[in-house]
Amino acid sequence: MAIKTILTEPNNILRQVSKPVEIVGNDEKQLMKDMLETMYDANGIGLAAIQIGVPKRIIVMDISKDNEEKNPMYFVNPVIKNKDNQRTTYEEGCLSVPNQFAEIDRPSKCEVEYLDFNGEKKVLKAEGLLATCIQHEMDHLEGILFIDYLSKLKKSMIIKKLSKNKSSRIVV
Ligand code: GNR
Ligand code: NI
Repeated sequence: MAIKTILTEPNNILRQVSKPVEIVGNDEKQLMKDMLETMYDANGIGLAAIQIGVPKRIIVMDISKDNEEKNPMYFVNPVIKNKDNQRTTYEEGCLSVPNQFAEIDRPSKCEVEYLDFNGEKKVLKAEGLLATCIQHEMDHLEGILFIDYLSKLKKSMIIKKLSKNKSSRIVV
């Protein structure tokens, strides 16, 4: 296993649309393990492959609490089948948008069809943080970041801040 570098905004790679996986083979399994290790190391609850520069439709998540047993989840080629009409606001952050947080409104519940770590087809009904996180990760597969939902002004302020931090190599 290996900890990979997480790409941060502004970076055009994060805007790529990820490609479907044809077979969940050894490369994909190794990638999922590396993603999980990278995510745990960064104290995140989810990670999409594109965040470490790999444009494949693969997501890992673990929303278990610190005092709970780990519960890694793997999603390959996830598709949202059903979205709730009801919406929930959650304060989101993103490992690719370090130290920035904003309230984002999304469908409260969703149903996701995907392949698991072993390439088996699964369906998951998600609500609460799980639903929010899956939708956040699935946005990454389309090259979308949570800051895209903010006003132009808020978004540009965040990008400006991140660019400054990058060029001076200071991580605030
Ligand atoms: O670690 C993360 N926390 C989080 C909090 C609220 C909503 C979404 C997330 S996902 C984020 C990790 C990440 O950037 N995944 O792409
Ligand atoms: Ni993210």
